[in-house]
Amino acid sequence: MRIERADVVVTSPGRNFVTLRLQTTDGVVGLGDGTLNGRELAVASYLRDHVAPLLVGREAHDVEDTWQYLSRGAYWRRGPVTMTAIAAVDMALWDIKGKVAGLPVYQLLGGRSRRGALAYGHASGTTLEALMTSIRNHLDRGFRAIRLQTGVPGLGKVYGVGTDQGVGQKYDYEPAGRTAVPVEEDWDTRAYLRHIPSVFEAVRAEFGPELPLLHDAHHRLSPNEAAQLGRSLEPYDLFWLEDVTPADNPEALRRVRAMTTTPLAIGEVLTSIHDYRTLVTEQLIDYVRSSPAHTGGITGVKKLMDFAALYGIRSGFHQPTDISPVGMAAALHLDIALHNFGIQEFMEHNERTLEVFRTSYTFADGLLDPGETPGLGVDLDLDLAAQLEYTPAYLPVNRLRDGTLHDW
Ligand code: CS2
Ligand code: MG
Repeated sequence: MRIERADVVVTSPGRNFVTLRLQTTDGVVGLGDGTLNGRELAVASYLRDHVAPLLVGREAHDVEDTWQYLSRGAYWRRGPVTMTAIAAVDMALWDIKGKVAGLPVYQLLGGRSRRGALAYGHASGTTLEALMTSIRNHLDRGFRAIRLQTGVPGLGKVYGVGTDQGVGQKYDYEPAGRTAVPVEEDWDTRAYLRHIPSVFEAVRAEFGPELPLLHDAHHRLSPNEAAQLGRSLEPYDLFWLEDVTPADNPEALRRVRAMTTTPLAIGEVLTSIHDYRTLVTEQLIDYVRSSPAHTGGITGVKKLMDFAALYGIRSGFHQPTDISPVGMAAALHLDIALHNFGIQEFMEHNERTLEVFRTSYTFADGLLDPGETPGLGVDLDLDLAAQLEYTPAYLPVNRLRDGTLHDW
């Protein structure tokens, strides 16, 4: 069964998504997510101009060989654009294999290891009161684990904090602005470090000790500041503290790790098993944040998680709304099959997106499930997708009070 067609579909149902659509000589269609937030067209071109011509005529069943061909064989290895493009191809091939076998992809990965994948939702508020409402809304929607982000007194808009919700309102937050240039936000690490422990204290007092709570520092702290934050949050028993320092320097976490027992997660901007060597072998982290969509697909992440398993490190795959439902489905098949699953991020896509991508995954009682549809379980409405044109959109940047551009 050969690959006969390889088409790249760019669509924008509220945000931009890149999808690779492969079709075999038997007429089987496979979908892969190639979305890289704010750099979508770079991956679209990589796929269209450099990968699609190599795929046509290849054996569709040879998932591992195609992965090696595109990563080992390309000379230029790693990096977000390359690894997102490889991810798109890899997911599409697993989708095809599942459809041909008549099995959901998790069955091909070893079958079911759990009843469902524990999901965490994003609660946020510009004030403590708004945050409490957002947490209650998430609990009412069935979430059993919650990430908390809040405004910081004295700072304007803070990344990760959406518009405040009313009672019963659904969290609807798009991190990237649909603007030609990135929006600029302010940052002040000392103000943040002073404020955050009081937020967790209030939330624990209101919701008790059981609820798993998470927090994301978005790569903004020095190792010493991160150690300080980890220690100040120890009394509130976090599930994890995410991305405390810039992820490109794994050695930075040595100091953080030595100073605090708060569990650490990192990796949404890492793209290869090689980026994790120090983090994993020195056990500097508890959770891997990579997503299949940016780390070479199911094949890339399976290798990474098997390596992490040797050191007792578990998964917590990145899944904001800037990864498409195809990428989400790929993560869910891994979540169900991997023994060292930890938790799954779940930001619900908007209705328009779920019209373009029809999914078969479900969310009930705090657990996600990929469903039993053969393959990944996602269909793409090509006609609707074609009507929704790419619109430039960028994540914000942040600057210190004196104007210095700060880390993510
Ligand atoms: C965040 C994301 O989901 C997360 O943990 O860090 O909002 C992230 O900043 C964006 O997905 C970047 O594309
Ligand atoms: Mg994050």
